[in-house]
Amino acid sequence: MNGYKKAKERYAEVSVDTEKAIETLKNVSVSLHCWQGDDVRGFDTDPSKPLTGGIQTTGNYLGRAGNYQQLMDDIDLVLKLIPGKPKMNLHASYAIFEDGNWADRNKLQPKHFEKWVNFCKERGLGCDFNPTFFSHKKCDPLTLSSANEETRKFWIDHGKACIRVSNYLAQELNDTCVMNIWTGDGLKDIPGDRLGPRVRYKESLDEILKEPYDFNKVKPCIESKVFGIGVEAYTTGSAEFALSYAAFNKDKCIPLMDNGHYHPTEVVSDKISALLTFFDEIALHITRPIRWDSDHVVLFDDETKEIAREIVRCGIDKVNIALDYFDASINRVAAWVIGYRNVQKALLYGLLQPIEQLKKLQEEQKFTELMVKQEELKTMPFNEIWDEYCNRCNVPKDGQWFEIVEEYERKVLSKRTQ
Ligand code: RNT
Ligand code: ZN
Repeated sequence: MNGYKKAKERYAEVSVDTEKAIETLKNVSVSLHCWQGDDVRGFDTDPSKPLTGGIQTTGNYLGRAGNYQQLMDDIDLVLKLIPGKPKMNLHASYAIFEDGNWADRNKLQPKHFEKWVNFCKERGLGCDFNPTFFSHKKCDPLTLSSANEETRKFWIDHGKACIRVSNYLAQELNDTCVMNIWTGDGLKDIPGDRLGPRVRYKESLDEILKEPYDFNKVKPCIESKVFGIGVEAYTTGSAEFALSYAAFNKDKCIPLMDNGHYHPTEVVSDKISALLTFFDEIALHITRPIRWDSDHVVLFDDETKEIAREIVRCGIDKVNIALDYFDASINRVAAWVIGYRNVQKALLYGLLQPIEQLKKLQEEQKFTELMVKQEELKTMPFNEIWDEYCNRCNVPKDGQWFEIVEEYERKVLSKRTQ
């Protein structure tokens, strides 16, 4: 009997259907963030200028993608090495300008994303989108919450342009487009006015969301944050702000939680059910914070597993899942693959839980048995199911993909000049 068959029987003994888990996961879309490949630089500003908005990449590993062709080549390799149903996730700063048709962020048009649309079409991918409210000379440093009306107008126009681009992506690719609004707006030190920027941020969001879109196809999200580098004292779009905005505008947008954006002992795994009590749908950025919002590569660690278990328990179709991290200190293609495979692993792990049984034990207050059952699940033959899932998705198993990335590093990445 092969390993999978044995493992399948073992799971059946604890009332888990491995076939169902595998088939479900094949159809769960998870967004692959384009910004891991070039350290969040994008193509629309001077790449030698630093990243702003309170985020930072550290490291200088060889082979950063320096243009759209290189980025697409790298993504193509990633797509060969990850199982499941990936979807692209683009930032507005990845607009592709050719023949002198550069446009500033307030003037972006769908045509600037035509090459990405073709890329997605050829590979059968949907695409999510993000306005880019950072790394630009118009950050004063505030954007949508700026007191300067001209600045604020520029960024509102950027948001509106991005809704039009999102409409285009959803339409062309015949898939929903989750459009996430995150700004790094905030202050380094104790504010003289906390309310003003928040009121302006709210008004800016109201303006942006007046741009027409079909909420079944384009899903604007509001992402909160606790603090960033250089904005340690005050973040305009705090958790309470973002959540309240989404709650008061449930017909127009959904909340997005990034698990790097909370105080260190808070966990997003506990927040998913809290939000889904009130919202039909939420969005997540899965990342790995170490001591701060450091955006390390996602691992198959306890919190990632717990997030995945919660997604499965609360309804996998209610959560828009995206990756969000950027590590420039290791091979960037490997960074993408490791994180994506780990999110897939965590989801598979979550799907291999006897949900009803555990729920019943809790309801019957059989807490000792609940602990025993949950602990024993940890040593089930998970790797066999994972290998089978990779096989059925026609991608390499663990132990078989890294050499492909190493070869790509030797042949392609190490020849790049930037
Ligand atoms: C930053 C936010 C935001 C960005 C991306 C690039 O702290 O998490 O989502 O990482 O938009
Ligand atoms: Zn994020």
